[in-house]
Amino acid sequence: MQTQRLRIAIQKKGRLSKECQDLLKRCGVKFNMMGERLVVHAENMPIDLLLVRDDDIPGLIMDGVVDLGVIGENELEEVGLERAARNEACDYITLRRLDFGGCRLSIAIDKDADYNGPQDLNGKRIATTYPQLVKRYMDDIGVKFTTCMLNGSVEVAPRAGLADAICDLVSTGATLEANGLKEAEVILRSKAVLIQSTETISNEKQALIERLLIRIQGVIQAKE
Ligand code: PRT
Ligand code: ZN
Repeated sequence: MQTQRLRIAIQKKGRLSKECQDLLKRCGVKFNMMGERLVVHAENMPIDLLLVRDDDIPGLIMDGVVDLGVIGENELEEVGLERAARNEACDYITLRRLDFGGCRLSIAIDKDADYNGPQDLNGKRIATTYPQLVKRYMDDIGVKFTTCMLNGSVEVAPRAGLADAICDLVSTGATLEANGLKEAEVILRSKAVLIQSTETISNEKQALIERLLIRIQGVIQAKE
């Protein structure tokens, strides 16, 4: 369903939402986040913001439901691999890597365990929210493993006896430390990215995207 207004999907509530809203505001997009609305209309530009769970953003882009999205590369790549495995559309265009949402996806093990390299993960059960990314990494290095899919509390899985290791997002490392774990391998370094759907759009919309990109460039440079 095409509309005249540019649709941008952003995370409603979470680690990316504030910085994402700040970026749009610094780009001159005026909007008022009020209540529990799913769609917020910009006041001074033909832009609608769609406020959703971050998990939904890659699919909304790949299905061409929205024009632009801001999403962590970790989530984007996981969903892309999942959809590719199901033969669903998984194309998108990366317009720009952004300067927030930085983290790494790492395999972590008991802090007291001996670790001499990825071979030591052979035959281990790895708890994760990112089974596709773990599989891609382990297949690449040729190490056999099994997974335990958890959508939360991944870091307690080893202590709870559910898994031998975990693969989860890390930023400061405090969560790993608090759970008696240590980082063994970094499998992805991630940041938030601005992505576009590959659907054909009007020249007006494409021109608006170009203008936004120039402003984003300016905003990020001004911060550096
Ligand atoms: O509700 P919704 O589904 O939209 O949000 P969510 O809970 O799935 O995601 P959210 O808001 O937690 O994270 C959104 C995105 O922020 C992630 O997909 C990453 O791209 C990025 N990001 C950056 C992080 C972190 N840093 C991060 N540290 N996401 C999660 N964490 C968690 C991590 O899972 C672990 O529990 O923070 C903990 C580790 O942090 P440290 O500092 O203790 O190492
Ligand atoms: Zn999520």
